[in-house]
Amino acid sequence: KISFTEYQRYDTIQEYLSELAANYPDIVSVEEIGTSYEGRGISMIKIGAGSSDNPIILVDGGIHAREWISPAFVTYLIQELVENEDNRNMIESTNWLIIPVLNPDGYEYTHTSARLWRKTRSPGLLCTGVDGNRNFDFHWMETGASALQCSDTFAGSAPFSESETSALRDVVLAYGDQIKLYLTFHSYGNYLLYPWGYTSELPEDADVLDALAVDVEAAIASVAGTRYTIGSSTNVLYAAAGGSDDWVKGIGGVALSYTIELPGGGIWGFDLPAARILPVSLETFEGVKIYQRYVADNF
Ligand code: 0X9
Ligand code: ZN
Repeated sequence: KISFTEYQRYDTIQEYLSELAANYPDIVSVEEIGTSYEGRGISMIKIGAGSSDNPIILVDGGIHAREWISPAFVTYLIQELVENEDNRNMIESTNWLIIPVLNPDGYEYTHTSARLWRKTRSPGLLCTGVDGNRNFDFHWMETGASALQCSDTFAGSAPFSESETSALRDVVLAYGDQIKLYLTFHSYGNYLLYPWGYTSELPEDADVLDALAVDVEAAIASVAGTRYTIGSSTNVLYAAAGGSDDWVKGIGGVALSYTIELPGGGIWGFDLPAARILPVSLETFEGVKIYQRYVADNF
């Protein structure tokens, strides 16, 4: 059991995953895909109630430490998939790999020391941390990323310098082309973003990416009227290379790759009141249903 009336700490989320693995051994397993700089386990929950050959949907949250609604929603998604019988079809027709907190050190640091921390916690000579979403090895450092250690968008000393980003890379490489959809949850601003983030040029299948996002957006909006902006990262937000979405599509070969910027709140945008976790999760889950149906029907 886990509650969505407060933002939960890393340990609580970890315990919840263990509890699910113990209570639902037929459909759930939990794996450590890596270790953060400070030694925390990076957990991935595998969920599936159908064939092991089913198409896979890969989901992560918490690349950026301060974007608390991201791990909160991703944990809610896990709960709905595992514990809500009504969603059984969503795990019978696709398999899920879900990493609720990809940057656990940063996430804990935002709870204990600095609410607005964004990066990992690996030390540098002058400053701490790398922006995980500038650290992927695809057009790395070409645009919208900083070579300065103290910048919030520091791309790292090299691509995949961080154990956290390497852990995600290794999952994608291990499961290969069985992964059909990648969703990475961030906040804030209500965007459904698809590649590319490194160029204003569109991928050749942009029409497919866009059409699916239009359906997802409509499903989210149908719940309480929340509207999202749809487009390529560069064209509707800003150019920024080295993001997980671009790498997963460009190198990982997962055609359907999206960054979802969940709604913001509070003074800085990142501190959406805890009372909003459930309403946001409810509407966002309706969007994820559309994604799941698309994958189940098309692969
Ligand atoms: O800048 C980012 O990493 C994301 N926005 S955030 O406010 N959550 O930091 C957007 C990433 C979009 N994707 C790429 N630029 N590849
Ligand atoms: Zn982010």
